[in-house]
Amino acid sequence: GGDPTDALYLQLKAASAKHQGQTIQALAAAGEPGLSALMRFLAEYDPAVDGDSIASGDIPIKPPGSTVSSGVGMVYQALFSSDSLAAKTFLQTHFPQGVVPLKSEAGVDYTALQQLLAEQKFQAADQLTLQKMCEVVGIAAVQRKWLYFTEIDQLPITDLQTLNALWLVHSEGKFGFSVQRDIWLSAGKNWDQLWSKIGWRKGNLWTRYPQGFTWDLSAPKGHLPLSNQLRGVRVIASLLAHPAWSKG
Ligand code: UYC
Repeated sequence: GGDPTDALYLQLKAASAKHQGQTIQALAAAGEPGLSALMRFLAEYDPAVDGDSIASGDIPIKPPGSTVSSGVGMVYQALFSSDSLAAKTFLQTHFPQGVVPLKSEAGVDYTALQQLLAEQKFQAADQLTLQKMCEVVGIAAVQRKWLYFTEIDQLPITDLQTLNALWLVHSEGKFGFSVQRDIWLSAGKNWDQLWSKIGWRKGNLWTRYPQGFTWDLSAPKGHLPLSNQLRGVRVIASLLAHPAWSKG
């Protein structure tokens, strides 16, 4: 048809995984027709429906146990950060809680975390992530403000997958436990290699909390969320070995 949105929309759907990010940025900068194409793309995505029906060219990074991909996340972020009233109204109407279903077996509310991540407030989101994990485990952990490694196995798969999907989707696939796990596995489970790859240590120097860390998307892959190593590696070891990452 003559609608310029049609051509832009088809261009987005046809874009290969490699070029989809650029296409999304270009559409976000192309005024109302570009934004309309992005809204149409997102409208076809319904968290209740299988993610494979979104688009053949969709970025194929899907969090474990989730149907949402970082392509969908990038479109959501482009609309969320635009100045357009139409885009804001669209998100408020169709995706008031974002694109990741906020499932919790523990009855924990992840709305505030979704909001912080949508706003790309990664430092506050990092703190809230630890707090939510403590909430899942129980009142003793909430008061202690950190987790024993023995408590990690009490975290339900559903809750960890929700937390991970939120980080992945709002970071163009850069952040999340499953990203850290992939790097850890590719490093042959060598902790020193993991620390240096994700920017937690340079040579013999630990990155200082909080000012040494990079709280934006210029950070290395897997940089966030943080796990304090003050009490040893057993917490992150249990976390990266959790069944959440091997079960769909
Ligand atoms: N901190 O250095 N960390 C804290 C990290 C270490 C330390 C919190 C990460 C090394 C102290 C978070 C790294 C170390 C506190 C992180 C890191 C150390 C603290 C806040 C790189 C000294 C004060 C949440 C591996 C050599 C609080 C929390 C306390 C806090 C994260 C010191 C998220 C990824 C070994 C003294 N550090 N931490 O857990 O517990 O308190 O006393 O990892």
